[in-house]
Amino acid sequence: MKIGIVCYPTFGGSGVVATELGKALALKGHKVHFITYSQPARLDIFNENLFYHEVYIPSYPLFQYPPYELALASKMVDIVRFEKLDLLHVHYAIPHASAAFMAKQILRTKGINIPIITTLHGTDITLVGKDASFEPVVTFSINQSDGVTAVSDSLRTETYEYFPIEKEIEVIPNFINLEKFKRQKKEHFRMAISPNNEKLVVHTSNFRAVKRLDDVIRIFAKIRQHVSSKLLLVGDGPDRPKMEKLCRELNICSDVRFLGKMDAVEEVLSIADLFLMPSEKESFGLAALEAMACEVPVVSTNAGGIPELNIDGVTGFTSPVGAIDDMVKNSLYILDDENLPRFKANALHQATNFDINKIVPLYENFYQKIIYEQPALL
Ligand code: GMT
Repeated sequence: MKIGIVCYPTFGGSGVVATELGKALALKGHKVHFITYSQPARLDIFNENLFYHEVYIPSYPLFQYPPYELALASKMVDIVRFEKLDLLHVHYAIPHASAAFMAKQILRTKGINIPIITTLHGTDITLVGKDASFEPVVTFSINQSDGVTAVSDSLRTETYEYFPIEKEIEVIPNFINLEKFKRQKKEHFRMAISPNNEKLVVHTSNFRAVKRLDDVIRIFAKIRQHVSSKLLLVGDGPDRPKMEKLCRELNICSDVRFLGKMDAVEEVLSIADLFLMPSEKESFGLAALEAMACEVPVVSTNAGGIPELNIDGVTGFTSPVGAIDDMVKNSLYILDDENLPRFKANALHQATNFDINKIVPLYENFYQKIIYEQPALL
């Protein structure tokens, strides 16, 4: 198949999923064309089946807000026609689904009926999408997509709750490359970070309010009162300055490291004992899956789709949003040397249920179905 993938090229979960999916499809022989405003962060391999098309937005003094959606739709039209694509798969509804709708209408006038699949990732529904500023367009463009997928049962349910959606939404969960996210032997690294064999607690995210970074830090500050430990924070975002300030106020700076954005997050996860995800909302929790694949148990909230991944009492624990003391209690239980090996093994076992080799065929089958169902243009 010749597939166009539209996504955010940044470190965010939806961009990671889209890029890893495209890479996996290319390895299986499909021609995959990425259409984004810059090179996706994880598009880091050379493969004859992978192509990247940059969306360029000309600037003009009148444009206080550059019309990205129009430039994107135009690029989709161009690439579908020139590369003779079979399908466009857009990740994250805003603004990709509406840009795809526009491209589809333009292509119709040229005698091409391109099927559009929209994958909903989370905040495009639960946070930004349901805002009145976007809701009518999000509803319309989801309903106009030929196929719609969501990354968890919870997100599917929430989409039907928030929007008058008539389309059937297929759940295709996120996935993990178990070869890449395999716990590596990094003893020298661990020795450098925890010279006195302190336990290592890790959190990775885009440091936005929805991730509740302050809960991460407050949970760690309490863990540290009971167990000698260090906190490694991977990622960056708007909340970082506030979090650095909070560490100073709590006088824990010597045990907290802000590592910034990292390509090889699996190297940090390979030395970790516990992963914290106290998110307010989380449609799936890809960062937790990455941790679990590296044999790291997870203490999280029970928000959104997290319980579909982090099985309470088995791969870690889930607590209500903001229940800091409960998450501290659960963390201490896992970090006990009596319990840690069991949780680590369970986390890895659960990660294998989301093996990329099991999930990518679900997308391929869905693509076939949607292409097959496309009516011919009269
Ligand atoms: O976590 C974010 O805010 C980034 C966001 C994205 O789209 O880049 O992540 C969402 O999509 C990920 C991939 O499907 C999911 O694993 C995350 O749970 C989801 N984030 C939220 O729902 C908050």
